[in-house]
Amino acid sequence: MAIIESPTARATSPLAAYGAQPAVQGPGMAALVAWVEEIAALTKPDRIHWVDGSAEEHEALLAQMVADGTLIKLNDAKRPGSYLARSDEADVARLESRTFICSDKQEDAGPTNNWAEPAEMRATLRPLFDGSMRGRTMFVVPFSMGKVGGPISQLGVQLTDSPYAVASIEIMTRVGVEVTKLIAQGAPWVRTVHSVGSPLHHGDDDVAWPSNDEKYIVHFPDTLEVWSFGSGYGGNAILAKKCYALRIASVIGRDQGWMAEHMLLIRVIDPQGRAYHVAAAFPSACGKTNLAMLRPTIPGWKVETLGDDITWIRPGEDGRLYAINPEAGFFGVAPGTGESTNVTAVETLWGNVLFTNVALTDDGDVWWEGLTDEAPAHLIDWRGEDWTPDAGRPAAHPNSRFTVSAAQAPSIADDWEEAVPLDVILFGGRRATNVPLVVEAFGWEHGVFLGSNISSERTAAAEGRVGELRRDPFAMMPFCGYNMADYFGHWLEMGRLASQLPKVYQVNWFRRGADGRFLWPGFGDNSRVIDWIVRRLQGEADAVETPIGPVPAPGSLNLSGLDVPQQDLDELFEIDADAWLEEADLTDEFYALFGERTPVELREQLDGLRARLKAAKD
Ligand code: OXD
Ligand code: MN
Repeated sequence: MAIIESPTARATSPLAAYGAQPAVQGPGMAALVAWVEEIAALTKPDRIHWVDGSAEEHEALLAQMVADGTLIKLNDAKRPGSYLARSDEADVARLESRTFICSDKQEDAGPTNNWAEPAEMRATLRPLFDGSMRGRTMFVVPFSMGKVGGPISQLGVQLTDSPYAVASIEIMTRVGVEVTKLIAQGAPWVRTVHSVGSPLHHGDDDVAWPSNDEKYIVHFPDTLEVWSFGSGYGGNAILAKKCYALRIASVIGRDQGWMAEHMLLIRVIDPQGRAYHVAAAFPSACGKTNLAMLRPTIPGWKVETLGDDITWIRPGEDGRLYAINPEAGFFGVAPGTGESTNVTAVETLWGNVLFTNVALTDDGDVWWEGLTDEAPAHLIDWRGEDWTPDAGRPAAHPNSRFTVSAAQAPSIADDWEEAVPLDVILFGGRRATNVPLVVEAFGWEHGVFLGSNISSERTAAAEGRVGELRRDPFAMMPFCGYNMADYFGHWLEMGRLASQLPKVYQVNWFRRGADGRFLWPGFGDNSRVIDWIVRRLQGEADAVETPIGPVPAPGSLNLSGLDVPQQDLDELFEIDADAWLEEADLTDEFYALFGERTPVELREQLDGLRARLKAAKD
């Protein structure tokens, strides 16, 4: 198999002018070429295209997908440079049940990951990948997480037969020859292989969204590899994101003394112009993008976006923890993103967007539930069918997405690609009961305890029954590439590696009253919680101690201009010792899952919590 495209492919494909193996020399190049050849020999694509990351190539790729029926070009007057993809109905979300961590030893994957013996898994995958790219082009996509050559950045290469994945990776990461050059010079890189698992035999017609009923998303943490088969969707196909930047990177971070976290990253600027950096872990669909693009309702405050989903954190020479957003784009959930909830996101989406599974308007634009208060009178829904507001079903899939460059956000910080020192870490979940609006950790170990206890109601981003409460420690349950108890231990260890640690807070925007109403308005008013936290850092806001941690002293939260009745505030901060003791029993059960591997510090934290709750009852 030649690495350079065949002359016939050159003549027929608009991509043909690009894609020859880059003329890059260096000691690392041979290993890359050998691996590309090995995977090509297995998957047997008709063509191989080395992605150079140029704008011309990206345009040609999009044009080819429009010609092939994979993408619909949106009306340039309404949504310039933008496209709509409709996935197969059976390929609409990340698949946790098909996600595997194949560490050499089962206990290194731990009880919360699916594990398979690596050799057995390779034996399962080999026949699936054998010939899986027949009739298709295999793209070689070199990418950097973090700016190319940056001190916290890491490299990878994805081989894929999905042009949609290539276009998405080009938005979500930094792709191109500059990365290949670093690899050629010998920089380490992670191997990721992706096939939609839908070979084309001679004369077969292709479908708009090729995929396979059989799906595998497999990680080999000991050899730092990802193999994904059968799905073209989101995190199953953009392997740089959840697979690499979280699962594989969490393993690299464990071994090298840094952290890969499922966190947004923002800069908060107070009325005096002082800047603070906040990283926040929230389970999927808890309003992360909204917080990443927060428009404060209190005067004088400003929030700048650095990242909306993933944060890598490393101790700096000065003993502080430094953070970057390793991604270059947002892969955001569209429904619920609207003028009234996140106008910054709506403005970010003015053009150059790859939409997936949203509805198409009659004038060639897009719509989803929540974009506007009123739905258009007629749409083509995400399945490609006519839709009217009385259809009785959503027009956009609940997990429909936009993929857009982060640089397009009006709120993006000028220096968003640089590392920033962390001042605050927030842990949040979607909790109707028990958890107050904000609680301060007593210290780092208590903060790690709070993070290990995040829980949330299940959402559409993953399969399963919507509404069910699930534990999501550090919002990493689906994304930790190793034993979760060892990961808790790594957090504790990081506390020992840094000398000036960020302060940790637990927040909950979603507490409901006895009547089922949300007690807190959320959105821009969440800035009031951040204002209190920043004033705590400065020693300017009072707190009262409770068994679960310090909470705002009466009057210390800035509520001016906000109409929340005192009774709602009381409920928002109510701590029911009995309910918390029951929750402590659930934590015990959860920690028991990991047996002896649960760090003793966390058990001590749990004992301390129980003792304080019991004392409060006496
Ligand atoms: C996501 C998720 O898609 O967390 O970002 O599920
Ligand atoms: Mn996420």
